[in-house]
Parts: sequence; structure tokens; C-alpha cells
Amino acid sequence: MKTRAAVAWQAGKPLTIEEVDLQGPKAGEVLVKLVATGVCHTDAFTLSGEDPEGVFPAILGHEGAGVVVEVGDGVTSVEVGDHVIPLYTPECGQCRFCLSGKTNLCQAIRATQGQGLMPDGTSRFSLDGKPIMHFMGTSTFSEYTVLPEIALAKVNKAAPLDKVCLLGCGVTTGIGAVLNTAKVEPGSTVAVFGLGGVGLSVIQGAVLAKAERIIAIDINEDKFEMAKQLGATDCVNPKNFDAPIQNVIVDMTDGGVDYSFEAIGHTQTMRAALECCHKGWGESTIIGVAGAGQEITTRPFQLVTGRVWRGSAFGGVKGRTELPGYVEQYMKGEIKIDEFVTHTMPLEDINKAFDLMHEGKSIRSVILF
Ligand code: NAD
Ligand code: AHE
Ligand code: ZN
Ligand code: ZN
Repeated sequence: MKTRAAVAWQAGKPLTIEEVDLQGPKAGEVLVKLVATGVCHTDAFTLSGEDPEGVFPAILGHEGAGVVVEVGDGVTSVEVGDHVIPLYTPECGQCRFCLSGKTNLCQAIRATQGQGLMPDGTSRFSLDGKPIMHFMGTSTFSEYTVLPEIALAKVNKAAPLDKVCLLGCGVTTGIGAVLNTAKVEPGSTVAVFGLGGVGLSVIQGAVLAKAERIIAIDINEDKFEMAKQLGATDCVNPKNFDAPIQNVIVDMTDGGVDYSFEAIGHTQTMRAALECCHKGWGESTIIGVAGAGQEITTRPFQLVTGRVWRGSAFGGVKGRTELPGYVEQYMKGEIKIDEFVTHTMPLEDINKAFDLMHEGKSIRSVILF
């Protein structure tokens, strides 16, 4: 079949809309018609050429929601008409990682996924007979996409797909990092670096965890209003201080925060996020994704004296098991998503979504198919 898709031909170049060939689902695979997809900073990161796993040409996008239109042989857990959210962190339920009880990082198809391929080592997308690569196993910047069954969370049909698509990455990642990875306790002091879709969702998570003080940090003060609406108690612009931001936060908090989160993707702010943690117990979670060759540094003394450095992917959330519950929480008003959708546009305007992100004017742009 043919599908309309935004193709990333090479790093640093705008996407172009093409009528791409899409092979139907093979055994264990599912054809999904996307209804909506968010544009996450990680899409921009890979498009920039900074992602060591970035392959081109590719169809980016990993924050989608849609409807099952065809299932391949042996598929039993979803059927035609089901509403689904694609999972870049699948859940096979059988690999050593899934069975460990310690991680959401299912590895069943991670190797091929990282190469832009389906689990059988081939691509379903092509143009003029030449393969176009998948991205994060999801490729949601296409009206139709093919995914492995294990990479789909079946969700409540009553949920608006143009909103819950953001549970495919940004919103879930931020909330999950607080609740699953850091396990923030009531009464805690929290700092979040970066107030995009992910960082603002960290604030939501911190409110759900009943944190007492939530310090929101960004160099774009336009983000502060929404941060406060979501529950931030303090907003800080590092540019307003001569001292390093970690020293500023330590001074504000009688020795440092209990938990910090980095949701920017810069190694310097990762360091600041660790070093603003309280001696003896402060824990910092890296969410932001940094480019090829970049490394984090700090004095080992920071860790010797009790600070902990962690990382979180997709908020530690097991998608097939837990994401339907996130959708229900949204339906009950316990998780906010609507406020995050600052712009909507058709696929044809997708490059505008990247511009708005880089200009700091959007929280999330949602592409409507
Ligand atoms: P975004 O672009 O919407 O937001 C980033 C925010 O950081 C912006 O508000 C920007 O003003 C702010 N910022 C930039 N430089 C700063 C600085 N020096 N100090 C303070 N603030 C600064 O991005 P997003 O979609 O929210 O994603 C955030 C990061 O998280 C990205 O690196 C993305 O790739 C990553 N990410 C990781 C996961 C995961 O599972 N680990 C999931 C989603 C996104
Ligand atoms: N390909 C990059 C790493 C990118 C990365 O860390 N991705 C996150 C999700 S970001 C979503 O917006 C993730 O899930 N990581 C775990 C994994 O297995 O990829 C690189 O540096 O190679
Ligand atoms: Zn993402
Ligand atoms: Zn698994």
C-alpha cells in the first residue's frame, strides 16, 4: 500500500512529505493508522545528526496514537479497530529484562530497532524500490505504520487520540521518572531542569508524589507560567545569577534538593542537576538525551558523599502493562495532557513543529492525520 509520510532524508535537512510504499504486516506485526502524533525533542535530536543510532533516510516520530487496521499471522493481543499507542520501549513479557522485575527496558527487539529495522532485519517502508528506515520501532510521522505486536499498548477507545498520543513519550516519561525511577516521597524537595513536555511532566509527577517544594529551572521564562500552573513552587532562570545554578539551588534549599531531574539533554545541566542534590541522600535522574561523544563529569566526591546518579527511559514504564492505566488517569483528570498541546497542524506542516520547538514557542505540537 501507499502511505503519506514525512521523510528525513539526511541530518539537518527539513523533512519532505512523500507517498511511500508500505509493506503489510508480517507474522507478529500490526498495521496501524495513526490519528495523531506529538513531536518530541528526541525527534529533533536524531534529525540533527547527533544520535549515534541515527540512520537516514528514515521516518521519524515516536509519540503517536492510532487504530489497528490489519494484523499479521499469530497476532492475538490486538484486533482490527483497537485503539493503540505505539511503544518505543516494547514489552515482550518474556525476555530476561522483562522478567527481571528491575527494568522496563525490554530487549527482545532492541538490536534491530536501533538499526531502523523490523525484527526480521528488513524495513517495511520504501520509495522507488529503495528502503526507508524505521525509527525507534514506531515511525509515527506516517499516516500508516507497521509495528511489532509487542510494541503496542491497547487503550480505552473513549480516550481522545489527539491528546493521549503524548503518553507515547513526553508526558509518561516525566511522570514515570518521578514515580517509578526516583520514587519521590511525600514532603520531598524536587528540582527539574528544563521545562519542555518532559520537564513539565516531571512537575506533574512531583505533584502526584506529594512533593512539598518543586523548583523549576529554565532559561526561557515563557515556560514559567505553565510550570506554576502545574504546581512548581519556585521558578529559576540560571541566566539571572552569576553563581553556578547548582550553588543557587543549594542555597535556596538548605543544602540541596532530595531529588533532581535533568530534562534538557546537556551534559553541563546534568552535572548541575547532580550537584544541586543534598549531601548524604540526594538523587538525580537523567532523562535528557545527549549527543554522540558527549560525556558527563563530576567530582567522584559528589557520589562518595552520598549523592546518587540515575537515568530513566520512558519513565521506567512498562508500556503494555502500565500505559492503559495512564490513559485512565488522564480520563479521570489525574494526569493533565490537554494543556501540553500548544499547537496542532497537518503532516504537511511538520517542519513548523520543529521550528516552534527550537524557538521555544511550543510545549508540544501535535500532528493530526
Ligand atoms: P523541549 O525542547 O520541549 O524542552 C527542553 C527545555 O529545556 C526547553 O524549555 C528549553 O528552554 C530548556 N533549556 C534548554 N537549555 C537549557 C539550559 N541550559 N538551562 C535550562 N533550561 C534549558 O524538550 P523535551 O521534548 O521536553 O525533551 C527534553 C529532553 O528529554 C530531550 O533531551 C529529549 O531528547 C529527552 N527525552 C528523553 C526521554 C527518555 O525516555 N529518557 C523521553 C523524552 C525526551
Ligand atoms: N539513540 C540514542 C539514545 C536515545 C535514547 O536514549 N532514547 C531514549 C528514549 S528518548 C525518547 O524521547 C531511550 O529509550 N533509551 C533507551 C534505549 O534503549 O534506547 C543513543 O545515544 O544511541
Ligand atoms: Zn520522546
Ligand atoms: Zn522483553
